[in-house]
Amino acid sequence: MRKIEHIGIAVKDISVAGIIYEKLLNTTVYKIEDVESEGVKTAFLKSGPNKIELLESTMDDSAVAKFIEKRGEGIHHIAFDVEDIKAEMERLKSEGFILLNEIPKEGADNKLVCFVHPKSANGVLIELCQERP
Ligand code: CMX
Repeated sequence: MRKIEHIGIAVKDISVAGIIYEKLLNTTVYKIEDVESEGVKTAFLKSGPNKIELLESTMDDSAVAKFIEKRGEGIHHIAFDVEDIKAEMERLKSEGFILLNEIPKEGADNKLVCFVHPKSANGVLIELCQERP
């Protein structure tokens, strides 16, 4: 794990939340991207070296829709940048973490990703991210 790559925040309406976070960070959303496989629309902002991903559900039964229904809007996951996602997945598996996908999948913002179940990380959903070549 090299650094926190981004923090994911579940929101009901990305256009409303985008304006709030633009004001908060004094910057502009630099990318909006649909991730159909995850049933989400994402918006990205940067503040210095830090990155925020806003997530709005586009499907009734998506992970983000379920999260908001159960817990309301808020921090959904912490993503870590990794150099070699397959090696890191193997390492975490051997340490007893529960991986939510067996092979890296394509995520937003040009990344290969893998999620770690929040039950195996003290209630926090963890995402591993490797820059796609
Ligand atoms: N953070 C912390 N806890 C979470 C959570 C989250 N993001 N999402 C769910 N949970 C909790 C639930 O509240 C529940 O807790 P309790 O048992 O105490 O009630 C527990 O995890 C298990 O929940 P569940 O109902 O059994 O399972 P869900 O159907 O809610 O699925 C999860 C949870 C993590 C397995 C699922 O959301 C998942 O596979 N996530 C990975 C993919 C993802 O999140 N995609 C969206 C982001 C995409 C992107 O970043 O581009």
